Amino acid sequence: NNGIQKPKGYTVSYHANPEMEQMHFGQKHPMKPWRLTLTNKIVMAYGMHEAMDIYKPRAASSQELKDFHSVDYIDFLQRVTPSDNTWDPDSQTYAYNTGDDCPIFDGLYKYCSLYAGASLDAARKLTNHQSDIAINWSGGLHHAKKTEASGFCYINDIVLAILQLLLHHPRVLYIDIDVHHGDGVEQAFWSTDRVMTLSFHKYNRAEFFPGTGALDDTGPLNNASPGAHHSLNVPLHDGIEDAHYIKLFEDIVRPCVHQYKPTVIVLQCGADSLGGDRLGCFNVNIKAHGACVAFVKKFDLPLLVLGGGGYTARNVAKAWAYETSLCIGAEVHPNLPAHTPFLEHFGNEKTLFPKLDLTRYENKNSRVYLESVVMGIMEQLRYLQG
Ligand code: VJV
Ligand code: CA
Ligand code: ZN
Repeated sequence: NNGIQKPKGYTVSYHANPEMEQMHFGQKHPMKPWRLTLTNKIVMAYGMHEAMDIYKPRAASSQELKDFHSVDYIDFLQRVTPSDNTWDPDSQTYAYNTGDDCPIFDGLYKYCSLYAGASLDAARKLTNHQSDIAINWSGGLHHAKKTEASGFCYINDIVLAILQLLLHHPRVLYIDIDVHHGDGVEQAFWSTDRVMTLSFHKYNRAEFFPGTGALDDTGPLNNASPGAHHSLNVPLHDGIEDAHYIKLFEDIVRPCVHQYKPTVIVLQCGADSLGGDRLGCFNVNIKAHGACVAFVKKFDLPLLVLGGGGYTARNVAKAWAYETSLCIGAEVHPNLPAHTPFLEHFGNEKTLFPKLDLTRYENKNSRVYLESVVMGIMEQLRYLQG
């Protein structure tokens, strides 16, 4: 099995239900559940499954989904069919924000309940101590709101998983390295000090989705609210590169962990922050993206690892397979195993660390700007624990 061994002293669980990988958002839609098949094939080709507990989780029940979402919204998702897609502004599809970004496709409800079920299963493995690091690459859909779909996300599996963790943990740190702002998770826990949310993202209020996540959006302005200073945002410009991204991540995450003292960490690993992503605009390579995962792992806290965005599928699969190897602490050969299914799909770049296209976005993040962002975060952290 390529000599990949179970990690010593801790357990990693991998939660994947192949049933959802066949789903289609529709022709030309950037979200491709098929990237999960590609990820799993690489993980298996390396033999990483030998080093983890593999679970095929059941779908979440509608009752479980209603722990965060409104009853009427879940009933709607359960009931709609593609023929209900309409431009009528009085229709429910309009009310619940389904449309171009969040189309109604065949099997939509099944798809939603499977990725949510996987995140809940992963969170439960952490809370009952059967696992120390639990991975669900199909989850991480951070834009979904209580009563509406948003940005390719219908059910907020992250919020559901955090609610599960909160039954056993006093403080949850949520970290989001998707190129988009983790607005749905931030909003859900805006008023509480039991969850600290920290999102790194491209920020441009008028031009980049979802337009929220400014440096000074840190929680309720009323200092008497427990949530004050517990939502942290790291707004970035186009083109940030490896060394700066890693340093920024470490310089911010380290003091967050030391000041907030979480008892569990949830890491959303959206791979649209990679260079060459179809929707993203950063210049981060797979090794640097993975360095964030490795850094968080070093705190030795129970860790829930989730997927998220990622629209250049071959790169997404490599990043998530590499990050799986980091979670199990296995050294893997950079060349994809010769027996990897779909190997032809990777063209000339049959390695985990391809040369990404970093020519599309010039780096607009000056050193001075990045330093000011770190200062802004430090200022918020000074408010914690009096
Ligand atoms: O920018 C937007 C919203 C619009 C209205 C809808 N049109 C289609 C696009 C502009 C203002 N939406 C973003 C949503 C990004 C969601 C990211 C999700 C995640 O990675 O954070 C977590 C999973 C957006 N950017 C690009 C597109 N939508 C887009 C949607 C399409 C498309 C091409 C681009 C939908 C269908 C088709 N092409 C065929
Ligand atoms: Ca983010
Ligand atoms: Zn994204």
